[in-house]
Amino acid sequence: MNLTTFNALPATAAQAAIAHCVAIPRWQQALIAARPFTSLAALMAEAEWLTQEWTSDDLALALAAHPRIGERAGGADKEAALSRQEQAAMGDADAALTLAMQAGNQAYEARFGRVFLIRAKGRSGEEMLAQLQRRLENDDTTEAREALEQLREITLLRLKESLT
Ligand code: 2AL
Repeated sequence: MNLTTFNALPATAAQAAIAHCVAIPRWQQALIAARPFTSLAALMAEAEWLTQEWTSDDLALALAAHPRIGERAGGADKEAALSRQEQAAMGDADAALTLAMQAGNQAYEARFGRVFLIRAKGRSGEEMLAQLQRRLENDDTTEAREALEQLREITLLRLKESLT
């Protein structure tokens, strides 16, 4: 969708047009309320600014839309399609890497009580596993901050690809 169209849409339709970026309604609503944007750069700056207020409650909300790494979403909706694209590198994972990622995901969920989240686009399976193992050593506060940063990256990448 181009920016002119996005600027002119009624609020409900505009929110629907960016809803796949992140499942945080407050962020979606604040972004569309900041329209019209004079440029894509201005839109991206506002979108990033609005991510700064996210909390661990927002993280929990958003995680519902992110399948585990290595468990690619099977659904037909837009989020599932994006997730499959983002996690494409896991398609090349051998059995050992797949098993190690499953064990890592389980250990992470037992430790932090939520799904391990990482911006998958541009990362190999090995790299994601190494990050998972490193982050398992984090304390709760550090890990919540890292997970939120990954959520920001995923959200802004999705937004950038949604508008021209
Ligand atoms: C994902 C996903 O679906 N896309 C991405 O970049 N990361 N999931 C995850 N658990 O990190």
